[in-house]
Formats: sequence, structure tokens, C-alpha cells
Amino acid sequence: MDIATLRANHPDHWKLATAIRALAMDAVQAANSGHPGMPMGMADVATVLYRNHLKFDASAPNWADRDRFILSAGHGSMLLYALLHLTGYKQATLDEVKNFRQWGSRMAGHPEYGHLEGVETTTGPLGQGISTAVGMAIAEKSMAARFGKKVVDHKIWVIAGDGCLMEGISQEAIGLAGKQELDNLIVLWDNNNITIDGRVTVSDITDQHKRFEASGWTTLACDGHDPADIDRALTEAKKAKGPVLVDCKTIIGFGSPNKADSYSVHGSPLGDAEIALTREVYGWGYGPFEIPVEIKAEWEAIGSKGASDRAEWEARLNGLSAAKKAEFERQMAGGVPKKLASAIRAFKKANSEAAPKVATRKASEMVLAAINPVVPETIGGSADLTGSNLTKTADMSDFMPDNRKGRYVRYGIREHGMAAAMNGLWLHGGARPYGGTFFCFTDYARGAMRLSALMGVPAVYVMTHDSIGLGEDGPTHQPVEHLAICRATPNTWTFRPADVIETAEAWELAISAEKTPSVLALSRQNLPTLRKTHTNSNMVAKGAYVIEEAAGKRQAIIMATGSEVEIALKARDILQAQAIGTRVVSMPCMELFAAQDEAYRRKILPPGAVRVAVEAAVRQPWDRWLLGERGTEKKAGFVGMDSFGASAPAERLYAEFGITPEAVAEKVKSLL
Ligand SMILES: Cc1ncc(C[n+]2csc(CCOP(=O)(O)OP(=O)(O)O)c2C)c(N)n1
Repeated sequence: MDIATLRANHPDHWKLATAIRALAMDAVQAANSGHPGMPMGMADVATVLYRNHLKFDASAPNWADRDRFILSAGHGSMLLYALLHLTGYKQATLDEVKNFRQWGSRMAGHPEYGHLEGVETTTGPLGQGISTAVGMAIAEKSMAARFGKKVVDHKIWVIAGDGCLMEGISQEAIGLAGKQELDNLIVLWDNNNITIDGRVTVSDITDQHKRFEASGWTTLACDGHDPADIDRALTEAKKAKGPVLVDCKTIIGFGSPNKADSYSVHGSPLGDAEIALTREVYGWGYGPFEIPVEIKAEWEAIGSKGASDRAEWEARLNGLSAAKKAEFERQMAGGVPKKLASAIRAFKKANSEAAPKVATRKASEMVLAAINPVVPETIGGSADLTGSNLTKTADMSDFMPDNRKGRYVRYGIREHGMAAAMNGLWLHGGARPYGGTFFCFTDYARGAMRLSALMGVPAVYVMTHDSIGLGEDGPTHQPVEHLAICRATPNTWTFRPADVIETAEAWELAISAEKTPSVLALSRQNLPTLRKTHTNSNMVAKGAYVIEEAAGKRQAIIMATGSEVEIALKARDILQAQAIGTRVVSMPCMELFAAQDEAYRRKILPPGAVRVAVEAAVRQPWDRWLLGERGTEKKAGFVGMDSFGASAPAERLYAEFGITPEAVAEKVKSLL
């Protein structure tokens, strides 16, 4: 639909949509950076969505039963910011709009979760939004099954661009959503045929309808500038049986006389002259950032029309039994039940006595069997490695279209999609996600794992087969650099427990975390129980602790994690037999150790002694503990990997790569 017809036939709609366009142009111009084209192109679709379909109440951004709106094309952030400002979200002031992209502004370059109410997830890395939305849709279905449709009945709306649909992760999301028949998920595709390099067709000729349909989606289409046609498509989309793609044919930079329909309007300010021309085309005679009172009032009326829905919902929530309502609220708020601590304590006591020799992946399964029954909001899963990751406990059934009470998601071979879905599960509320794959395939999940850390989503990554100790599968599957990568990521706890007790303690921390994701690096091979004396206190919470003290004068400290703690203890035996007093420090979580006060760190790593670290991985993250913290270069050594591994049985690999008690003892002696 062209602008003249649109203005003539839909004057009310036109004014509302133009307010979005004008704010987007002005804010990007003022910031001298940003992406005006996408908001200008999708303003009509967004207006119809907010005006006629989205269930929300701007005065209650965290209302549990609101529809979620995800701007997957995060570069078009001004679309979302304009909507939040116009509809009256308290934090989305005009000053914030004027401060778009500046230091301290809630309106960051790309929408960031936690900065501004109404931003449901951080987007910007293309493809993440649509994939996170799948997790939100799963959470909605799960909560509806557990608490009833009277209190949980909403949709997840996504705006995705060509870029989101081209990213590989979107295929994982589409496949998962299609299989799961998520009829609460509606993706509005900004089909403007423009990316940064020019026309989409310079790099892609995919038939998106066929692609989505192949995975079980319904596809619809509309003229993305015709409000009646948009409304028809959205109305139909809400009735579909599974997830829906609505192909919204739009023009990027709609209305800009010299820049519309070209890549030049994608990611740069229009410039004052072009903005003036565009204002003329729009018939918008107002100054920069000026929104006429009556248009703002109309938008605010849209922002408050959900208030009655919300009041009715609150009455229904209050109709639940007191216990059920309290449980609903607890799960939405994200705290863990009180029973968890005693369950972990009982587990530790029993297992420090039984002292099983099990792989830490097996230990993880045993702990989960204690956690899952007392934390009913855990949603587990694996990227098709359930039998290897040991992530499914006996009390869990599969989450499926005909079993929404199931708490185990068969993610399929989709590590990245799984990680993004885990973010969505948490952000939606009412679900505590964990999911497994081989540690080496952290790489495949990394984009979404980084967002967990950035957003503060306490997802738990159950990463098994954590070293050359996995053996015969060889170097394609043997992580060596992955601990370093995880430890290099801010706001991430990387746990590498040494036995069943440390595994329980790591799980307790991970599953109770409020704002930090955890990576549990777990062994394939069996490991003895090292902590045979029960302690109530969680030693892993300290990050590192003395697991075996030196006998006699302390000359050496051996630090180790996971499967190498056993090797460190055997090295100590060799050294002690030669009257070399050796302390062994288990360091299951460097980040938590770094967070301890200096006095504690000094107690564990006093100056003077030789320090040797042993870990079947690259040295990089160890230097602080070897050389810093009053360590010295000439008294520091590392036993680990400096190459990829190889295909052979695990014991042979440890011998060939020199990660043995004898080698560690020799290293210590060479430094004395
Ligand atoms: C993972 C990722 N890769 C690259 C980019 C950089 N980038 C931002 S927008 C964009 C083009 C997106 O095209 P489209 O979705 O069609 O957006 P439109 O041009 O319609 O605004 C690219 C490559 C990014 N944000 N994320």
C-alpha cells in the first residue's frame, strides 16, 4: 500500500505509525548512529500488533500473563523503544529516547534485558531472539499445564528480519518449535529484501514459506503497510494449530524519498535533509522528538487497554488455592525451594559414606535425582545425548505436544538452539533450565551461552566428556581450550568437580544461582570419591580448598581440578614418600575462588612453596594462580595439554600426553 492511500484510508493508524517512524529517525540522527530503516519499515505491523493483538499493560511490565514481544531484529531497537515510550512504560521516557545509545541510557544500541522494562530479552546477535522465543513458548506451555490455562494463556510474538532467518540457529529453533507444535508462537517476518550488503538475493534465494512449512509451521502473508491486511493475518495467526510465520512484505525506510528500499537506510542516520523530505512525505509537521499530545494520548490508551484483562487475571490468580498461588509466585520470581538444601545435604552425607567410584557425569545424574523432585520447575534436556550426558532422571517424562507436564525436552542435535531456548525458559519465568551436550560442543552453543552470561540467566550447561579422558572418540571430541573459553567469559561459573561430593556442591550452587549461568564440566571416566568425611558446608562455594594437607614442612602446592585431582593426590604420595611436604588444592571453580577475600586466597595459596597446576587442558587460565597471588615464575609449573588430543583409550592418552602422578612429581622436584 502506498503512502497516499494509507494516509487517506487509515488516518488514525497512519498517525500512530508515523509517530514511531519519526522517533526512530530523530533518535538515530541525534545519536549519529543506529538503524532507522527497519523501524520505519515495520511501524505499520507493530502498530497493528500493539493496537489490536498484543496482550499487555504498560503500567505492569512484569505481569506474568502478558504476551511476550521479542524484537529478534535487535538492530531495529528504536522500534521497540518508540513503542515502549509511546504506550507509556514508565522507564521509557522521552529523555531516554533522546539519549538513545549514550552512556547510562536504558535505551542501549541493541535492546538489553534488565536495562529497560518491556525488553524481554537481549537481542542484536541475529537469530537469538527467534530462538529464545521458542524457549519462552515452551515455558508458557509448561506453566499452563502445571497451573492451568486460567492463569497462563498468552502468546509469544517475534519480529525477525532476513538476517535472523539466515542465521543457522534459526533453523534449529524452527525445527524444535515445529515438532513441539507451539501454537503460542507467532513470528512476524520483516520481508524487506534488504540486508547490509544489498538485496537479500545477493546471498540467499531460500523460499522461506516452504522452509517453515517443511518443519510443520503455518505460513501466512500480508502487505506489511496495509493495516487491514496485517490485522487479518494476525487474527488468522492466533487461530493456527502450530507455530506461525507471517510474511510481512515491507519496504525498508518506508517513505524516505531517496533511501527507502535500499541498504543505505539500514544502519545509518538519514541525515537532516532527508529527514526533512521524509517528514514532508509523511505530512508530519512536528519538530524533532515532538509527539502531539493527542497522538501520545491515543498510544497511551493502547498501553492501558490491557488493564482490565490484568484485573480479571488477578482475580483468577486469587481464585487458586493459597498454596498453589504461592508456588506460582515463587516459580515466577525464580527462588529455589527451601527443601533443596536438606536434599543436597542428605545426598552428600550418604555418598561420602558410600564413596562410589563413578564418573562425574554419573554423579550429576545421581544429584539430579535428588534435585528434580524438590525443584519442580527444572526443565531438563539434552542435544540428543541423553544417555551420555545423563540428564534425564526417573521422575521426568518428555515434554511433548501431548504431554506438556513433561519436564524433559528432547532438543535434538541443536546445541545452539537448546542454549537459546534455555535462555527463553528462564526469561519467561516459571522454569529453571538445564541442558547437556559434550563439553567440546560448547562451541556450537556459544552465541547463546554468552547471552546467558550477559543477561544474567542462571542456565545450567551440563557439559560431559570434559577432556582427553573421554578416550577413543579422539581430538574432534576432546576439549582442550574450552575451560579457558568458559573461564574467560564474564559472569559465568565454570565448575569442574573432582568427585561425587563436589558434583553435588557444584549443582547446589548452579541450581540456586540467581544471575549467573553455570558450566558443569563433567568426566566420562570413573573417579573415586575423595571427600569421605561429610561436611555440611559447601566447599565448592569457596572455589578452591585444601583437599589434602602437606605432612611436614610444606614445600609444594599442587592445584588441580576434576579428574586431575586424583592424579595430584597420587603425585603427593610420591613426593611425601621422598619427604617433600606437599599440599593438594582442589580448585573446582576459579571464578568463585577469585571472589573470595584475599585472606582466604592467601591461606589456600600461601607464598613460598613451589606451585604446580595439573589440568588436562591448556594452561592459559592458570597463570593467575601460578604466577600471580604471590606465586613466582621460577617456582611455577603446569602439567596439562598444549596440543589437541588423540584417539586412543584414556589411560594411554594420559600417559602419552604426560599427565601422570610421576610427571607431576617430577615437575615439582624440578622446581624445588
Ligand atoms: C550474528 C550477527 N551477525 C551479524 C550482525 C551484523 N548485522 C546487523 S543487521 C545485519 C543485516 C540484517 O539484515 P535484515 O535482518 O534484513 O535487517 P534489515 O536490513 O531489514 O534492517 C547484520 C549483518 C549481527 N547483528 N549479528
